[in-house]
Amino acid sequence: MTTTTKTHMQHSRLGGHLLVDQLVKQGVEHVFCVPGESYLAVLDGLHDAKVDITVCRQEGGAAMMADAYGKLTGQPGICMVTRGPGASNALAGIHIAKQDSTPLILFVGQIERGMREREAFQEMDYRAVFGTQCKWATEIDQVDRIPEIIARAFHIATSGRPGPVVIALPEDMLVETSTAPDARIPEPVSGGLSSSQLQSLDSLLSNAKKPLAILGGSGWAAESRKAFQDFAEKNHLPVAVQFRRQALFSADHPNYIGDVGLGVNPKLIAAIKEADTILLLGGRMSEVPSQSYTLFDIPTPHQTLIHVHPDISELNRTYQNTLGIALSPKDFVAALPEQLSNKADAERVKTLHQSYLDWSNPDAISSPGKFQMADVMRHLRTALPADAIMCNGAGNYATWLHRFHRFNEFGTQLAPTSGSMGYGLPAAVAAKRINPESTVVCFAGDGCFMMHGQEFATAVQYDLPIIVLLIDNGMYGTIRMHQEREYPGRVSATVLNNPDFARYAEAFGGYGERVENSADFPAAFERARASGKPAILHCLQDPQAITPSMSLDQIREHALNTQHR
Ligand SMILES: Cc1ncc(C[n+]2csc(CCOP(=O)(O)OP(=O)(O)O)c2C)c(N)n1
Ligand SMILES: [Mg+2]
Repeated sequence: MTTTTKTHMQHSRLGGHLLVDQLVKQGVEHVFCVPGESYLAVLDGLHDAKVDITVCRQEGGAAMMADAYGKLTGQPGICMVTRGPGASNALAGIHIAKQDSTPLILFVGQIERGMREREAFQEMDYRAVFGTQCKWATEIDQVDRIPEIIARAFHIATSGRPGPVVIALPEDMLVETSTAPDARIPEPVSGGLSSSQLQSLDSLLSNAKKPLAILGGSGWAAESRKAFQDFAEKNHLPVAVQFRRQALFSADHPNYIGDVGLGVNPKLIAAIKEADTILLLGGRMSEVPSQSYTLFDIPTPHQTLIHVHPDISELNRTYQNTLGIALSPKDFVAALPEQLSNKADAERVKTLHQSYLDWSNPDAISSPGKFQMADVMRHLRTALPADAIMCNGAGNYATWLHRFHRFNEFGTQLAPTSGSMGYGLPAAVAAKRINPESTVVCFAGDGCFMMHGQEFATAVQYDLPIIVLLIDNGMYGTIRMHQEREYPGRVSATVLNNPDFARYAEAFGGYGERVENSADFPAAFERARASGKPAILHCLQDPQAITPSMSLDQIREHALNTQHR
C-alpha cells in the first residue's frame, strides 16, 4: 500500500532523483557530503539539480559544516554520508547539532533491504546508533514515501527545539522508480502566548527590583535580537548570554553584561546570584553556563524564574519556574509588550555593563612569552569588520576569543556548546562558502586544528580565503591545565609534537606564515588577508600562557599549596 493517490501521480522518477527533487522543493541550496557507493542514485540526482555541493574530506567535517549552515541560516543543514564508517564519522557533528539545537538532516546510505540483520558490508542500525542523538532516526523503506518522510524531517528539524534528523536510505530503494508527487513545504507551527501569561510576565518583570535576562538557545533572528535589545534598553534590563551564544546581544550595547560560560567574570556571577528575577530566554542553562549546576538552586531557584524555551518538556526539567512559556525566542520577542511598568534601576545596568567592559579589556593582561594573545585580541578589535564571523572548537585558546572579542552582530559566532574540538575549521569553511563576502576567522589550538585540519583542502578547493589563527602551545593545553590542578606535576599524555603549520598551509595551496612575536601579528594578519588565499598564521604561544590570569607554574604551585594544607 502506498500513501499516494492516482490523481496526483507524476512522471516516474528514480528514488535518488525523487529525493533530490524533494530537497529542492524544501528550499535546499547546499549539500555537504563525502560520497559513497551506497547512495550513488542521490549523487546522480544532484548532478542536474540547482544545489551547491561541498565535497568534504571527512564526514565529521561535513556534518560540522552542515551544523554551521543550520546555525547561520536557521534552515536545516544538509549532510550526506555513506554507511557504517561514514555514519560513524558524522556522529561527531550530530552530537554538536543536538546540544546546540541546530536544524540538520543527515542522509546516510544503507545496505539493501533484503540483506538486513546479517551484518552485511558496513551495515549499521541507524535507529539504535543515532536514536539518542537526534530528534528522529528513520529509514525509508518504500520509494513512494520519500516525499512524505523528507517533508516531515524538515518539520521535525526546525520545529519546537530544533535539532538533527537522520534518514537512512537503503541502496535498492534508491534505484526503484516512483510516480509519487512532491510534498510541499510544511507550514511552520508555533505555540502562542496567552493574555494571562503576558499579564504574569508584565507583573513579574515590573515588580522585580533586580531583574536580569540570560539569553541562549537557537531559533533567534536578527530582527528578534534587535527588538529584544530595544526592550531591554527601555526597561533597564541587564542582559547576559550563555556559553557560546555571544552573538545574541551586542557586546557594545549599554545593557550587555557579559557571557556565562567558562572562566566567567566573578562580578557577573555575583549579579546573577543577587538578581531577584531571572528571565531565561531560549536556553537550557545546562552544565557550563550554570557553573556545574551551582548558579540556581535545583529544583526550585530562590529567584523568580521566567523560563522561555521552545520545548515544553524543557520547562520545569531542571529548574522549576515561576512562569514557563513554550515559545521560540523569535515568537516570544514578537509578542513582548514594548514598555513595562517596571521600576528597575538604570544605575545597576550601567555598573554591570562597566564591569563587563573592564573584564573584557585586554590592556590589563600580560602573559608569559613573546606572543601575547592580548595583543592579538586588541588588534582584531580594530582590524575586523563588525560582521566578521568568528569560529572555534575547544581548547584554552578559545578563552581569549570569548572573553576579549566584541561580538556585535547577529550570526558572528560559530562555536559548539558541546565543547567539541575540531569544529572551528569546518565551520569557517561553511561560513565562507555561504557568505563569500564576509570576513571569516577560525581560532584553533594545535590540538583542535588537527582534528579536522584536512578540511583546509576543502577551503583551497573552493577558493575560500578564510584566516586560521592557529595557536600552538605544543600541547593539549586545557587537559594539561586540569592535570596541574588535580595531579600537579604529573604530566600525562598531553604533550604534542607539531608540524610546521605555515608549510602545511603552503603545501595545500594556501598562504602560511609563522608568527613568534605578537608585535609582528598585525602585519602578518594583513599579509594573510591580502593573499586572497585560505591562510594559516602559525602563532607560537608560550605553554606557560595557559590562561589570561594564571600561568601553568602558578596553577601547579597553587594546587601543591592547597594540597599541603
Ligand atoms: C573531540 C574532543 N576530544 C577531546 C576533547 C577534550 N579536550 C578538551 S580541550 C582539549 C585540548 C585542546 O588543545 P588545543 O586545541 O591545543 O588548545 P589549548 O588548550 O592547548 O589552547 C582536549 C583534548 C574534546 N573537548 N573534544
Ligand atoms: Mg594547544
